[in-house]
Order: sequence, then structure tokens, then C-alpha cells
Amino acid sequence: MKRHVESDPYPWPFDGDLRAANTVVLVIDMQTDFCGQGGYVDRMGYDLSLTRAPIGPIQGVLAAARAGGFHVMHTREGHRPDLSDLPENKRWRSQRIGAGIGDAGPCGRILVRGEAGWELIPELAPLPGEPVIDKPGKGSFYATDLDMLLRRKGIRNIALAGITTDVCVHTTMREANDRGYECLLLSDCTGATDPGNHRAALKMIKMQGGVFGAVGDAAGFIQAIHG
Ligand code: C5J
Repeated sequence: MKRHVESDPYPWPFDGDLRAANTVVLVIDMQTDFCGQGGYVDRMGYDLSLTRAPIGPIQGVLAAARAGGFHVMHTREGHRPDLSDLPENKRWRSQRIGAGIGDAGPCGRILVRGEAGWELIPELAPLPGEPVIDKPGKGSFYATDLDMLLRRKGIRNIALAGITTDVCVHTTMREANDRGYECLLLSDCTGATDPGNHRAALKMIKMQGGVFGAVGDAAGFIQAIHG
């Protein structure tokens, strides 16, 4: 039986092969550092309501995905405490904007593994058995075992959620698309520090017939996987 999510610019997935066994909901970087008070994004002075907006819709998608037996995975951006995996230019740029990665902040050292700010927010805590991918970069495939896990589990479809739309979510979607995964971005399950960038990131996906995949939303995804 073929199943599709209503999405733009085409019903996703392209071939209607949407099953619990071959589909994952990938929740990207829902960490205090990106959407909590005192974290990295807060220290840079951005409006936290923008990166917190997807929390409710993601909760709905996770509940439906888990009930349907779909795969769920999470990612966390962060660095080793000795910062040996932190490129010098990434550190320099973050210091320039007043939120130096590795520096002390209200939630511990910014974007350092094991610190309070680096933790996934409790509202979206992984369930036991759900893989959590630790990544030093923006993309979830670079310097991680995500591709190996997906291939070993026979996953071909990736529904992306999390933050931020224009940075880690987009980078991950592009990396996944190049590896042959069929990607869907859930528009209300993502957010950016700049609303214009959020809109532009969604638009970029849809050009060229869906150059990186398709864009849907939480309600459409839930409806399709219940169907
Ligand atoms: C950023 C992310 N924006 N998770 N990280 O630096 O998108």
C-alpha cells in the first residue's frame, strides 16, 4: 500500500513507500544551548521564542511516530571538554559575538558535552533505545555514525525536525539528500534565529522540483502515518 504526506512540491515520499520500518523522525539539536535561557543562542541575544516554537509540534509528531513504531533519533551539537574537536575559526567567531564556545556561561561551558546547556531539553527527552548522535559540526553526518545506523536499520526516509532551520537542519538535509535519503522537512517542527532565514530555508528546498526533498508539516505527517 502506498502512503504519502501532503507536502510541497510533491507528495512525500516520492514513491509512496512510507513505513515504520524505513522511516525515521530525526530531531536535531533541541538543546538548552539553542532554545533555553542562559544557553548559546540566548547569549548571542536572539529571541528564544523563535527556537522554542517547534517544541509543541515536535511533541505531537514524536507521540504519533512512537505510537506507530516509527524510528526516532536525536542529535546534539557539542564539543569535547578539551575542545580538541573545535575548529579554531568556529571558536573565534563565537567569541566575537559574545558567546564563546567552551567559555563559562549560566548553563555551564557553552556547547561542551556533558554541560547543562548541551543537554536535550526535558520536553523532548529521548526514550530509552532511541539513538542520540553527538556531532561536532552543523551537519549530522559529518564525523558521526549516523549514516551507518540508518543503513544498518534499513531506513530510507528521513523526516526532519529541530533547530535551526537554516543551519543544522538544512546542512543535515543537504548531507542526507546527497547520500540518497528521501527527506521531508516539517516546517512547524523547525525554527531559526531569524524568521526571514526560516522562510528562505523552506523555499530553497522546494526549488528545482524539490532539490533537497519536500516540505510538509506536523499535522500532515501525523495524518499520513496514522492512515
Ligand atoms: C547553530 C544549529 N545554529 N543547531 N546550530 O549554530 O543549528
